[in-house]
This record gives sequence, structure tokens and C-alpha cells, in this order.
Amino acid sequence: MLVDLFKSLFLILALAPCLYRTLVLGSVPEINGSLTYLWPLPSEFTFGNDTLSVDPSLSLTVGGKGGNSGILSAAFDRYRAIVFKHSDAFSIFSRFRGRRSVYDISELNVIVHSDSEELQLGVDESYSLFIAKNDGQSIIGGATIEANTVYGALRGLETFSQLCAFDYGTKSVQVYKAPWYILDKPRFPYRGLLLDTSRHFLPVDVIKQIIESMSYTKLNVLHWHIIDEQSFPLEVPTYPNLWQGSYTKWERYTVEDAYEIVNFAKIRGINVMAEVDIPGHAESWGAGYPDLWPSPSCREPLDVTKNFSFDVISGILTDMRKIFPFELFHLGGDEVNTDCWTSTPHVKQWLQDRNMTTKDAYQYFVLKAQEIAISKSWTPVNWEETFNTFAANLNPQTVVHNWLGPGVCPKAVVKGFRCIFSNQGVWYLDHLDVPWDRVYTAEPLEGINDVHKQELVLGGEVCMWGETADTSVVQQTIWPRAAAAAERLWSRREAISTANINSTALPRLQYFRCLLNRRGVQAAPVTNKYARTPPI
Ligand code: CP6
Repeated sequence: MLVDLFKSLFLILALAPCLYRTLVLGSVPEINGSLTYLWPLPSEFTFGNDTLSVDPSLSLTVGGKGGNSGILSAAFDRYRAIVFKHSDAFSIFSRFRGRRSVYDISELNVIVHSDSEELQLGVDESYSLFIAKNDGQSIIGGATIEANTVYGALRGLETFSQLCAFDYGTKSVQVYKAPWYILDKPRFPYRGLLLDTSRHFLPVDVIKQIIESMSYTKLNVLHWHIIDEQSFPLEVPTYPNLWQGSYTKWERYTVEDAYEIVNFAKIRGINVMAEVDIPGHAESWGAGYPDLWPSPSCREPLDVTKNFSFDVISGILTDMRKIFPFELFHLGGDEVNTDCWTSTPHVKQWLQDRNMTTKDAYQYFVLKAQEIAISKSWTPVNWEETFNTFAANLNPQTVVHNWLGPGVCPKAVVKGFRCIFSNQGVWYLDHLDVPWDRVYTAEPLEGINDVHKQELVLGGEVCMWGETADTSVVQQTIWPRAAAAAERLWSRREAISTANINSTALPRLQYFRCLLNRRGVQAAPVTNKYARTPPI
């Protein structure tokens, strides 16, 4: 009740100037000369000119049915460590100097309305965040986050932490430009990052660090491309020889490792979408079960003629279903070169007996795999070649995953399919020559004007393919460019228009990249400050 009243007051009083600026002047309020930059930009916000001090022993107070969530208290502890990293180091000295006893903010009040911790596509990630001085004049004093779910509260905590800046003069944590009134929600429900652990193994701790850094930029899906032709690192209890296809005994994930990754991600509001890329990217499966190869000289695509191929797929998916609760499951289906199927006698014969072309057999394989996934209550995701080759026969539930240039989502949504945008020309992070601004200006809804069709675009994903990147360089290859995509996927389209990004987005991204570095993430420079036009 009271909260609703506050909200109405907030909307009228606080947002009016903001809406005026955004709607009438057509641009986002600028934060001139301030250290308080936010990334990604919230959907609605206003700010003032006060500087507030934050108590180093900031405590959490909670409200609402979901206020007692362990996910929330663990997140508060993580963010307190981040926000007070510096001031903690000074605290022993500040005690000698006589610590201030009065702070503007000594409690963070977090209200979570729902006690459901279900994390699925489209989970409510909205939140409001108010930070104002307790001076009897502002509508609300102190710092308050309000959200429908604990995952919205996590997004609000991230924003709160970005507003808390360590001031090297007073050696204390401050919030500049208060009062802050923020109402925020994501533009797209699917904001992903692909990690490829087949081309190079990534240790569990490295994957966790990447997940942690994803939460800083509000990305919410880790697309785990676990297996490919080069290696099969995952334990599959039903077919225990499969991980004989790992590089070494030490470059493997046990079932427990996978659980740990999924849970680590979940408590940060991040879903893990697993991928089993079939039939084209699966050569490594045959290290443990050579019958999956059509012949010793034809090792992929998997043998389409044998029931055993589908038994193994079914076994893998049964085991993986216990680990991956996310409703989406990626079945790959890209880059299927069927040439060696026709040069393998028993496969050729099988095709002839059924009067099937290799294209028919590719379709047969993908659809059969989809049925297995659907029977395990998964929604199948497939790379776009499946749609490009046999859209009319593709299961209508299929989520089409774009990668070959920008064109497929407009076509897929017209046919009623949902789509994920990952145009390789801009969102493949292993393409080191793509600068931040080309990542930033890529638009998932380009070419889709009908709002109902736009809703079928779930969002997008940046892809960190592993052929040329391992633990030693993976974080600096992902960041800061993945953050550019993250803002595209979170913030309102009008707020991140492509005009003047060098004066608006660039300084904010440079600040955010520096924030990543301070938090221990090896993010690369946004631009090369020392680059000069070569002399003629
Ligand atoms: N692996 C798999 C890959 C790629 C794809 N699938 C890929 C293709 C082209 C580029 C980068 C990556 N390495 N399984 C395509 C979806 Cl340029």
C-alpha cells in the first residue's frame, strides 16, 4: 500500500523531468563531470546534485515475501565486499583518525515481493532503486531496492554498487548526484554469452569468474558450448566412455562440476543453456564409441543410419536434464557437411533404400534430436542452417539462433519462430578486428518493424569461440566488447541511439571497463589510446 503510494509519487514527481528530457529533448540525461556512470543504462532515471556518504558497516534490511532469500543475502555480502574493497583496507587507520559516526546511508533496504526462486526465460528482472538523503525533504530517505523477484533485486544491487564510488580524498564510499530515482527493466529477456569448452578446456574456476563478470553487466544466459569435434570434456554417466574424447584426464568436467557451475550462475540470476552440437560438430564422441562414426575415415556427421546414435543422444540428454533446469536446450545443427555420408557404403545404401537425399537425412537427424529434447520438456534451439534448409518442417517451438550475417531473424519471425541474434560480423568476440562501436551499434531488431514480430526476438548473444582463446586470454577477449552488447540488450533502444556514441557511450564504457579492472576482471582497453594514423 505505502509502497504503491511511494511509487505513484515517484512516477509523478521524480520521473517527470526525466521523461521530459528523454521524450521531449530526445536524449538521455547526461552526467556531466561526475564519476557516477552506469553500465548498462537503466531504462528510467533521475538524479540530483547531493553527495551522500555510505557507512562501511552498511547493513541489509529486508521486506516482502522474498526478503529472506539466501540468494539475496549472499549477493549483499558479495556486493559489500566489492563496494568497500578500498575502505576496508583503510578502516584500521580510520579508526585511529576517529571514524565518522554519522553516515547518510547505513542501511540498504531490499523489498522482494515474490518468494519464488524459479529462474527461467522471461523471469521478472525489473527493480526500482531510490537513494536519497534522510533529511525530511525527499520523498524517500536512505537506499531502497524494490523488486518482484530476487533476480530483479540482484540487478538492483549491481546498479547500487555502481553508484557507490570510493572517494580517494575522504577515503570513504560516496554516492554522487543523489537523489537517485531509478526504474529499470531489461529490453530483452535473453542476453547471452557463449563459452566454448571443446576447442580449449576452461577450468571450472575460470568459468565461474566469467559468470561473475557477466552479472556486472546484467547478462543472464551462459550458453555453454560444452562439446564439439575437438573434445568431449563432460562426464555422461549413462555412456561413461564419452569423456574419453577429452584432451586429457584433467581437462574434464564431472557431473558435480557442472552442477556447481549451474548453481553458481543461478544465484547470480544467470541461466545456463547447454549445447550438444549435432550431427556436424561431434567427431570427439567417437573416441569413446567408434560406432558413432559412419567409418574410420568418415568421422562426422554422426552416423544417421544407426539407432545407437539416437540412443546415445537420448542418454546424454537424460543425464544433462538432471543438471540443466533451463527450459532452452541448444542442439546445434550448424555446418553439417554430408559429403562423407554419400561416400560411406552403408550410409549410401540406407539413403537409397529410403529414397532420401543427404539434405533429407540432415533434416531427419535434426528433427529426431528435437523430438528427444522436447520429450524431456526442453525447448530446442538450433543454429540458423536448420531454418535455412527446412524451415517448413522445423518444429514450431524451435528457437532459431542466428549467426550467418544479419538476415535470418526477420525471416524467422515472419514464419512465427522465435529468434536469437548473434550476427558473426559483429557479435563473434574471437573476431578481434571488430571494434567496440560496431558491437554496440548492432541491432537485434533491425529489419523487423512489426511490434508483434519484434516480440519473437528473444534477444541476442555474443560468442566467445575457443579455437584461438583459452584461459590465458579469454577475459580480455570477452571484455569490454561483451559489455557493449549487454547494454544493447538491456537498455531502451532510444537511449542508445547510434548517434554521438563517442561522446555519450564511450566515456561511460571506459569507466565501466575500469570498474571491471578494479573488480579483478582482465578487461582490455576499449580503444587503443596510443593508436595514431600511420604516417603516409
Ligand atoms: N563452432 C561451431 C564454430 C563455429 C560455429 N559452430 C564458428 C563458425 C564460424 C566462425 C566462428 C565460429 N567454431 N560449432 C558456427 C555457429 Cl567465423
